[in-house]
Amino acid sequence: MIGLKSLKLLASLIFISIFCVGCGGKSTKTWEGGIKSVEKTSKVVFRYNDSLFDDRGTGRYTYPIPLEEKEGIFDLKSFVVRDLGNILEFVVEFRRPIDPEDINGKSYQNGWAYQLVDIYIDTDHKSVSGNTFSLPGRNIEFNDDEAWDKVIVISPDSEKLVKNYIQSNSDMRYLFDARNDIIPAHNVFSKTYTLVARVRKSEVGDPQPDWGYQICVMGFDQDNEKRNGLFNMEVKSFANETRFGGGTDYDGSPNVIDILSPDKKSQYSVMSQFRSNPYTKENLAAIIPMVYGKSKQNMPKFRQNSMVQPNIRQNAPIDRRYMEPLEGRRR
Ligand SMILES: [Ca+2]
Ligand SMILES: [Ca+2]
Repeated sequence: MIGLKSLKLLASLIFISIFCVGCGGKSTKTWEGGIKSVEKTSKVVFRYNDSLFDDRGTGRYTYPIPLEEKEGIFDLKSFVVRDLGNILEFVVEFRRPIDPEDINGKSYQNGWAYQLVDIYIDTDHKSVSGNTFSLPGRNIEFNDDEAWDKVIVISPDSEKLVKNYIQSNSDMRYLFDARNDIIPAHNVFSKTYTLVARVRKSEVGDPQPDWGYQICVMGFDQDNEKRNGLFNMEVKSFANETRFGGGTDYDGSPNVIDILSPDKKSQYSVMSQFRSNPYTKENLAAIIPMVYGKSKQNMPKFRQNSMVQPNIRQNAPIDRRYMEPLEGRRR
């Protein structure tokens, strides 16, 4: 009897082993492009995997001192746009888990502490259509033919604060004129590694395969409501408790830690293209390329031709937009 029992047990074990191996094999196949994965991603309208370990902005940025041990929390890993019918879902994934509260135990309305994210979308890819400036404090710009038509702001705190900022700074004409293009996301939440924002299609439009996207990952600073500051942490020469280091002490260096980029070098090249000096109006902001998708599952090609890479093309003429003062290019 005992022998038979053992035999049955052995048979069950063998069966379980085979079954599990079978499962493993199946899921691998699915991952490689089986029907299941197509079904799973059929609603994905855009996906881009960012390079890792490039949460250094221009390449020189360092984390605020208290966050040094949380290296990776600002490192964008992937960005996905999903079509959920009447809703568009934006999923921003990071290399390190999202902190629900800051190191002092402070928490915010939406359930995370450190990341502030802008999602710029070019919906028509036409020249002289849309906005080439960024939201205040980002210190970046966009190409004329890649001007954004909508920007979604994902903040740990209430979206109303962003709306209030725009309203109380209505004397900044460029911002006022773009107020309907700025969407502070209301329906946002965090998962272990991701921030998710859901926005009504009526606010953004029906996603098209040729839409372009760019992400700005920043540190969140609840107290930064300056004229050139919309809740972003600043980057200065030296990091301190609430600032990143590796930038400049005048306005001008991008206050952005990571963007969508095919590799570190491309990102560092474009983000280093700025001029920062005491007289703000002579500053030049770095021009950041959009990333365009063409079809559902294809990886979009990065627009290398819109990027200036001084390290490679030492003698190439500088793009004229780097030679003109910031104010003149706003519209
Ligand atoms: Ca990254
Ligand atoms: Ca990047």
